[in-house]
Amino acid sequence: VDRELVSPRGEEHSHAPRSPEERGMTIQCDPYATEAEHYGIFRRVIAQKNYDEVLALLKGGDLRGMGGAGFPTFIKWEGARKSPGIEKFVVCNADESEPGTIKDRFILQYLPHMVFEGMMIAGAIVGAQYGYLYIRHEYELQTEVLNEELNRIRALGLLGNNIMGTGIDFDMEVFVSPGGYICGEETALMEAIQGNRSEPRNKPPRTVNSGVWNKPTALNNVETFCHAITILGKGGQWYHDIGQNGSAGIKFVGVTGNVKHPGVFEVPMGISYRELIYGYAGGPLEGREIIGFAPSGPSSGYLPASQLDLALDWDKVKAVGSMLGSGAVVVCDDTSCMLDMALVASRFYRNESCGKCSPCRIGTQKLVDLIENWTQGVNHGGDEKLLKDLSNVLRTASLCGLGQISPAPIQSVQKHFPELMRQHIEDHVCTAGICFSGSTL
Ligand code: L3W
Ligand code: SF4
Repeated sequence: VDRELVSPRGEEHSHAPRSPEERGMTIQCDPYATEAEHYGIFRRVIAQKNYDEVLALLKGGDLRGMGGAGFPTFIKWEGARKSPGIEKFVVCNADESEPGTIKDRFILQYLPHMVFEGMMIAGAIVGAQYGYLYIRHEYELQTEVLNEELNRIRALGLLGNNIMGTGIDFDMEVFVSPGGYICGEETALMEAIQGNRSEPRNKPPRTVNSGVWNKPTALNNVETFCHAITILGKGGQWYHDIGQNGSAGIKFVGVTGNVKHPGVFEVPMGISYRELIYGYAGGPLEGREIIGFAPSGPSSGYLPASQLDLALDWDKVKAVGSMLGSGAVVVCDDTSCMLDMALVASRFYRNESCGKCSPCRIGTQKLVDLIENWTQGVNHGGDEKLLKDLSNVLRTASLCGLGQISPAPIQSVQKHFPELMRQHIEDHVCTAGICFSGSTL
């Protein structure tokens, strides 16, 4: 089993994911055949200043936010462009921290030119003078790669004042995140850049109107900037048509957990999770059976194996109450206990809560208490009602996505694995042999 790509934390994050060549992978999204051609799209765009055309192409290609929310990119860039103000910014969110998310590290390592070029084009369109590529601090090797690439862009004369005599001024830096899941939430991220404690802000105002340094800001995920270059280089039609079964586009997906070949794969949108897990990631280990999977880490909740034929598609995954998210597919076989998975996720949210608002600070601990009890077969009268009420409070009263999404794992287990819940609570049995052993507490 190739576990090289899947270490969830620590030193291994500094390692390079294996190169596309080593993995026998042909990258489809890169429009450039040679290094000498890099940044050709940026040169063309700033020479022609055909910004409306560029936005129309992104709209036609249906480019969406690849960090998880799937918000249309052209609306964001158009919003920042129209927002009044002379000083504006571009930010790339490379603080990849959703458990199971490993795709951005791969893109940063092997396609840094596409990420930076996407930022530079966004800068030209919105009228920004400065860009930050905000990267998680464990990605030391990728930080080096990015700084080298920045030097290369500067040597090409594509950063600084009056770039190519067009009157455009734009520069960028790589900003290393202070660390922590919440530092990747877009408003907390901007607070960190400003040197403040990294806590989320109230929204609105929206980032496109009041972002970093309270100036209009176009802030997108690594893969979104990368795919903007794909669309502009290969065309909206190419991007649209590469999708399958009625879905548009391509996606970098990380498959981790109980599969033979975990790793990052570039796949057409619209293929099924079965095709992804069995076809690309080799399926379950010998003699094991898949019982469930998360389409996008704990934030998406867990789906049962009966949903494996679901298509990787923003709307189709949303229709079953989950989300395509950042494409962090976590696979669980019959050695996993889904209730224990929910407990691990709830502890993660509890630990990573910044504590700014009470519903999340207190609610995530209550959630942990409740699930810990269930894994031990303890169910006080009214616990289900308590979970429902607590989940409503967390979803409606939490300031940011962390608190809002924190009930998703346990609610998905309640919904899709009722027999497993019953076995724990009524029979005091965990078929995976994980709970009741004392090892989970
Ligand atoms: C202009 C409007 N802009 C919304 C912008 C907003 C943000 C983006 C999405 O989500 C998701 C979450 C996690 N005019 C706008 C507008 N925007 N309305 O669009 O906004 P929003 O509020 O839906 O969500 P968010 O908090 O930015 C993030 C999910 O991602 N997630 C977490 C992933 C973590 C990683 C990682 O570690 N790399 O990706 C997991 O799937 O649950 O749904 O830019 O400003 N009217
Ligand atoms: Fe902080 Fe949680 Fe409130 Fe978000 S919801 S601001 S993480 S306490």
